[in-house]
Amino acid sequence: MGTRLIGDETTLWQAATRVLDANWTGTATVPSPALYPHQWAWDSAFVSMGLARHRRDRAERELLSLFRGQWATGLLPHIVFNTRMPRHAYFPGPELWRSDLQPAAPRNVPTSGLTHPPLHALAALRLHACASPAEAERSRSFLAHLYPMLVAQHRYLAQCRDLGAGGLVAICHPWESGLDNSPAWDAPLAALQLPPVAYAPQRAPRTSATGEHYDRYVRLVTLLRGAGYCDEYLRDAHPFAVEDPLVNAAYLASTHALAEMAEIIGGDPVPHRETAERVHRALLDRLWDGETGCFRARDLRGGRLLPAVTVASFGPLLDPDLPGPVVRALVDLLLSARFAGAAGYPVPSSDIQAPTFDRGGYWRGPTWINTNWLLWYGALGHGLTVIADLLYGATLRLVRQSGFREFFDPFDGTGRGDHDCSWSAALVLDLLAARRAPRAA
Ligand code: 2M8
Repeated sequence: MGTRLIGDETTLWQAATRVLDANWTGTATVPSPALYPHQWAWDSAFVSMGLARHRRDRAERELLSLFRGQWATGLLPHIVFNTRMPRHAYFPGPELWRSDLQPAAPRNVPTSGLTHPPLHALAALRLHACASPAEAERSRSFLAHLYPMLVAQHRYLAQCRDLGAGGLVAICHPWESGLDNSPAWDAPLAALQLPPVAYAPQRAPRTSATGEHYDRYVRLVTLLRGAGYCDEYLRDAHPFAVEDPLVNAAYLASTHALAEMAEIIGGDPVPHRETAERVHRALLDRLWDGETGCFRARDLRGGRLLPAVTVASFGPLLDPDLPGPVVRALVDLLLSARFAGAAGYPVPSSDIQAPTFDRGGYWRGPTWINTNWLLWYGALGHGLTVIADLLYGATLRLVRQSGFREFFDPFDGTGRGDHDCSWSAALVLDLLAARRAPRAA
């Protein structure tokens, strides 16, 4: 597809649907055709919200396909592999994870052994919110079908990932954050002991994540795999355990969504509300740094808040009960020179003034559509319509200028990474549709 999408919103809409149609495999959507030929968990949450505006049937199938990979423990894996793909289509493939050797993993569906930001209940509820009156009954049945799987996903997070015993979910690998090479992970990764071998020879460094970064990523996986992905190992011995503000904000937003879903399908919302209250408090108690006025990730092994300030620091805007002064501090930071780099472009992935900032470096500086969508959604929830409008306009400007790229230069909007990225297309559909029908905004 050509890069410039000049024209009215119909042109943009049609271009976005073409990307989603092309990336549809028949059962799910690949994040992008060249680099990511399998199904990724948070990608599918974003994609299903866009498909809900275009092909509702596919939105449901997208989520069902992902949950085929769910483990008996409730773990929703961050990758569900497509077995029709050649073995070397993506590194690391199923042979690194060996989910086939895990009794809790599904038979005949190879998966990773990590999870991803849990946005799935939020996505399922949004799917329901944009059903037409004629679709409402079918949509309710779909919610009822998915609900126990979502509850199992959240039960796993509460029971097996509250490694700090403070009410939050800990990630055990940078990939679980979705912001793979974020500077937030530099310190905990540097503390990792590496045996003197290269682990990731097949992975060409296509981004600024260096070979050594990948060696550390793969080392963490081999440690997990060696321990049979077991909960006790995660709790007591695994060297990477971090409470991330964006992951926990997603967890909180989805917990609220579970409460609403329970009401819709005649279940009990109270346990979800109680969990939401605990997560809300824990976010403030454990990750809010009042001195610098922002949220930071907590390194459970190092026993401290990590210094990096990234787009994940704004994740708690997804908390509808965030106190006013905290919201205002986040807005000040968002509009400051640290995150508002170039007028008219959306928020970069990392603090522009930090020494680690790298405008072309994947999750170390570039702008991504999905994180901006989360900020837009959070801003709307707090009635910050001016901020939401800024993010809306800036996101559309980016894709009009450069197409549905994986990520973008934060200063001039140049497209980077893969082309025809599914979540970039899907979330543009959601933005356009929400503007037309504010009921589902
Ligand atoms: C990127 O992550 C994968 C590993 O999971 C990779 O680098 O190969 C990240 O951008 C992640 O957020 C995303 O879900 C995935 C697929 O789009 O790619």
